[in-house]
Amino acid sequence: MFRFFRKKDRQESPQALAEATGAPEVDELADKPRAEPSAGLTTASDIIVDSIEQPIQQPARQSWMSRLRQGLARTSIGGIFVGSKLDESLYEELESALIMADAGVQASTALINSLRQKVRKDRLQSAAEVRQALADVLTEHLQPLQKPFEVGSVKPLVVMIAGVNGAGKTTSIGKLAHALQSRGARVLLAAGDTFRAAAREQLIEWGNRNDVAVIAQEGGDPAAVAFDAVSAGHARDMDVVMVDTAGRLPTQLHLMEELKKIRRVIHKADQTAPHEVLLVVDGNTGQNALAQVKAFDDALTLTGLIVTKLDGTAKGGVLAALASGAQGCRPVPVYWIGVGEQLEDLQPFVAREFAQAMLGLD
Ligand SMILES: Nc1nc2c(ncn2[C@@H]2O[C@H](COP(=O)(O)OP(=O)(O)OP(=O)(O)O)[C@@H](O)[C@H]2O)c(=O)[nH]1
Ligand SMILES: [Mg+2]
Repeated sequence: MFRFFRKKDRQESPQALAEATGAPEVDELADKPRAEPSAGLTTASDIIVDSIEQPIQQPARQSWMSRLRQGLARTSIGGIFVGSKLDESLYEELESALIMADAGVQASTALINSLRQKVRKDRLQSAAEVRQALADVLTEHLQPLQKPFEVGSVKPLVVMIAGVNGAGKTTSIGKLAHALQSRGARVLLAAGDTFRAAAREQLIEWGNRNDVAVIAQEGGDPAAVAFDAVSAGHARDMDVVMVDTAGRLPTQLHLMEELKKIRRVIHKADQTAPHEVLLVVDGNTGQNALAQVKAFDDALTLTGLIVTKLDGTAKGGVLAALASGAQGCRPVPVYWIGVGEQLEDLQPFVAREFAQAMLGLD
């Protein structure tokens, strides 16, 4: 379920870019009270964008599902069932395939044990039945990662986005802004990647094309940009403020410190923020994704993940490893998954769909 009311008066500010220049230095800003919302604008009660857990329209959905299935077909777990007999070697093959699909030993063993129990209990006979049973077991296993992305309970919802270089942060922000905006939410973006000039341009250009305001600053401190964006989000009565950040490796300790500072400064601009701290993970990263989740979670206390590029060579099993808390990772919810470069290619994570796709089932 998601409920959207109001699509009226979406007046994105064309002067955003002009206003965007010259965000003050953080230290100067740190103790200032945040900007008051302007009078005469809509109030929080005018918009209820409750939660997003449901897919978009049917036709787009079908093509999206088929892309997810094609992407995850590389796990070749589905193929194992073709012409197979239900015997010990089937379980062994399935366990190896799960491990090869990045699910890790711990989750793979647990899944196969649950499958054996289910086969016995339900007296399943055929390979086709076992295939569906594995999809059920996998769905149950992944369920704790499924959580709707809530918008509308606070205003503006401040979302900070982090991740390693090239994971898909900026693209995902664009897609997410598009999804939220098309449902009536007023969205403001912060070009917090002040490290690469091209990154700022990428977000600004995207904002221009889609009529979404972008707060940017030439060079300077990303935390100052974030502060400015959160203040502007309040002043302009925005529903969502999304803060992009530069890519970094968890081993680059000074850059991880910079991220923590951005988080602290966002909190100074709005004592309730950030409301969401999302890590964008490239689905092709395999088991290394777990190390990324752990490191960014330790630094920032993540509230959710976006897993991208599942249309590529990704095998998807890493979500099973994440759900089982492997390598000391907290099972952080997966809000969204990306299966392509188009705007509609970011969709809510639904455990059942993901499990079916991993097993090549409809
Ligand atoms: N196939 C595919 N490509 C994607 C997906 N998400 C992002 N990309 C591509 O990945 C590349 C990097 O995306 P960016 O959004 O620039 O990544 P980033 O994390 O912002 O990169 P940095 O800012 O350099 O750290 C771009 O070519 C995107 O089009 C996806 O779900 N599927
Ligand atoms: Mg980027």
